[in-house]
Amino acid sequence: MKILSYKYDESLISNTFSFLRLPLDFNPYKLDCDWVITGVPCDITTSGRSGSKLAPSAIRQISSNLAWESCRWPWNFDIRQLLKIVDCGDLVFEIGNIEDLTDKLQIHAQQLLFSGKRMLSFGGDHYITLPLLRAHAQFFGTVSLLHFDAHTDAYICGNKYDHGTIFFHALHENLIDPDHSIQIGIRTTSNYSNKFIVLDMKQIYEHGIDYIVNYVGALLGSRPVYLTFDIDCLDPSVAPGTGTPVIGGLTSYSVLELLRGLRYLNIVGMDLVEVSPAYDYAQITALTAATIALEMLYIQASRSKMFRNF
Ligand SMILES: [Mn+2]
Repeated sequence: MKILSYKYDESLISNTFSFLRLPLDFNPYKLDCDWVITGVPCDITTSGRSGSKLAPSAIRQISSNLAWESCRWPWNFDIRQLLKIVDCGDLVFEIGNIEDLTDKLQIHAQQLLFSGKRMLSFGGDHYITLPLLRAHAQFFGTVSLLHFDAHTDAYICGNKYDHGTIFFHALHENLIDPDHSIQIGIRTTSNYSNKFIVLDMKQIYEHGIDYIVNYVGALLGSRPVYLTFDIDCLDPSVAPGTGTPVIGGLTSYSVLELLRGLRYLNIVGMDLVEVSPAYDYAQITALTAATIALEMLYIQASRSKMFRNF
């Protein structure tokens, strides 16, 4: 019997489950790259249905279905030709220890930012955005917040630190500029403590996507923007796998149009939070999250393409 000689070819390997089958690197600080993806498997502070700690794996797994399209519609280029992106796996912290998570995530973010990288992080619940914002404000100064959500997360009721109070703290720690920050897709009570400008679902439906794009563009201008995307800004019919779903939200198409319309903003950091795979069906929420994450990176690539042309 003839034994076939086997030559290793990495194109034969497709089951590694990094995001978009991008290279994995567990020590990204010294690496030469533009964007680093970090999973933050934390659902310590969830008020409703927990389970978002499993989101990074779910997003990575389904993202392999998006990797085949080298010339992605409607961008018409391959992001991997324009941006060096690595996936550094998941942050390690003591289980259930919010102080430890806070410290480790902030240190990780500082090391990346001060070594010239930009971050796309996958929650986890929305609490992860607070230590990420602290690190970004340390590096960039006070930033503008571009916040997609069904909830303002600026509440002062409940626990001091949980996934619904983070922007109250971010405001009082001067991490974000409330006059040049915006919350989009809100459809729950926006209580008296909320100092942010809100575009709620009624306004979005009444005015349409183009109006929102122009409004946000004029408000944020060229300021450094931190983009945080809670998957529950989408309607539960298209993103059921989340901890605190609220009906009457955005469709996936309108979110994609909104994000693509905002590609001229100076977005310096990004996260996507609150996917809870246990409540997902047919991976629909994970697919939506992975696609939105990819679109966020395409926005960055289109900016670098824009600058290269001048
Ligand atoms: Mn929310």
